[in-house]
Amino acid sequence: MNTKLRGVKRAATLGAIALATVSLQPLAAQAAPDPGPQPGERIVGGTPAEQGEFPFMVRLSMGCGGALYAQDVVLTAAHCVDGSGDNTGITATGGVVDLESPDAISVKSTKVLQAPGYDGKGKDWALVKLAKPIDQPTLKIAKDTQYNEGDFTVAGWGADKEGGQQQRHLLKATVPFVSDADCEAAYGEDLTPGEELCAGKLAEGGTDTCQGDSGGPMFRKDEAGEYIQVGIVSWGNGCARPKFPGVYTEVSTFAADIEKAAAEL
Ligand code: 4AZ
Repeated sequence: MNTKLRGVKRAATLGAIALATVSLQPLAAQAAPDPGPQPGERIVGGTPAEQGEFPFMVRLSMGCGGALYAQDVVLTAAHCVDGSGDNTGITATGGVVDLESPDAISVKSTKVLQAPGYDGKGKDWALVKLAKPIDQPTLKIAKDTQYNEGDFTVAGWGADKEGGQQQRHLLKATVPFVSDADCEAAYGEDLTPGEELCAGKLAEGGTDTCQGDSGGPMFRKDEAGEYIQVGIVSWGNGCARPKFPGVYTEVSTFAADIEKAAAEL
């Protein structure tokens, strides 16, 4: 059971990278006019985001999402990167919902910091330092647990259904908090409560993050009415299946580590 689910996670991650590579290239090669978002089944239960709605969202070239922690630092998932050190091999694209827009801002990485002690279970966070700032608003992170409940927003360019294609246009969805107890009922010891938060429509499924959304933020509004990041898209058993919520890195648990690492990056 545990081994099987861990396998599902790794396979899904590799799938995300492969899908990003094969599915975005044809879009770049075809110089067809932008038809805009099409109606029908989206993100796994989501809808298109408006230009400027989530200005902190970035797409990373290995096929993951991320959020601007600072204008030159992207917070993403540890499983999206290979390790820590100098790294000029990642491109971050921001400032747009349409990845093919001429307004897209693309900046290369200079360094990566993968969460210390990351071994594939919990601790799924990493920072990517950019060669220059992306001039967009940043997303603050939750420093305590007070916002780790309620309804959350997720956004990403990942698959719109299990096994589906990566998306050209940013999609968003709302997912409700799922308790550790309910999430453990699905995932048993694969879940690391305290380091991971779960969200999704437990009974009916149908709305979720999916392959290629990994590394992107899960967020909500705080008391000041500003967006605050509470999670990082991490893993799950498939996408939008009833009884199997999405699993997210619990940002508040690592907030002090993230802050310190960003200051030293
Ligand atoms: C992934 O591999 C992935 N349904 C992201 C989110 C979920 C599953 C897989 C959660 O990027």
